[in-house]
Amino acid sequence: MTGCFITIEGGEGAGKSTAQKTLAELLRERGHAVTCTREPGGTPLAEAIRQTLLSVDGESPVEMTELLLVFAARAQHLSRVIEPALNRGEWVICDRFTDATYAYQGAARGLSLEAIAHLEQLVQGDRRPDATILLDMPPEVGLARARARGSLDRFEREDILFFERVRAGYLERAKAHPNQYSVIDATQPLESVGLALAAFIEARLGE
Ligand code: Z5A
Repeated sequence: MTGCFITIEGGEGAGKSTAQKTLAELLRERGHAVTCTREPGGTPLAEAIRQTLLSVDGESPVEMTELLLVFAARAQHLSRVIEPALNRGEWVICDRFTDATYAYQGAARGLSLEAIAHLEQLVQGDRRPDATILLDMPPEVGLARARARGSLDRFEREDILFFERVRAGYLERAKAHPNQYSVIDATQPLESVGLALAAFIEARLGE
């Protein structure tokens, strides 16, 4: 028995956590077991790595350290949370996964996409998301939401050009992997995003 691995991607404040809750409710209403998790994070050790990555205090990781920390957290998360849940036949809904690494460390920080692909294979073997929802919106909108929330983490302090590269990186991946990606316009009202998510679930369950 193996479950279904769904990832949710998008820029800052695009509504990923909100979409994760909506998807989980829709699936549970239909009698499916669901594990909701996130990256970086998802286990105590991976959450400690997340704190290091997001912290604005102390020594800032250089780009390569950031990349390796993201994959170190992912190795732990996959082995302790994601693979066991999939093996129990559950749906796993993960707020960000390796597509975020291609967008942030690849497209935005400028690290080699080939190096990322090597690490992806090393850490994940053949495991890839069954489907990815990309909540797409201009970065100004999401950043305004994040700034309204208060103190900014290390990523949120990057300039608008960084987030434009993140968005372009995601859209490029969506174009290159049309069978994996469903792109939803995240500037729509919450209710319309909810309807798009419901249509996504119906389509997945129909397969
Ligand atoms: N990162 C990386 O560099 N490499 C990697 O491989 C991975 C991650 C996996 C932490 O991610 C950082 O890690 C991330 C990239 C890096 N940094 N950045 N930027 P995160 O996912 O924790 O960070 P985030 O993007 O800042 O998440 P967030 O701020 O929690 O946003 P969200 O989950 O997308 O949004 P939300 O909490 O669901 O919604 C935000 C607010 O907007 C909230 O008040 C909602 O009620 C509201 N909202 C949501 N949808 C709507 C709509 N449609 N209309 C109006 N209002 C809405």
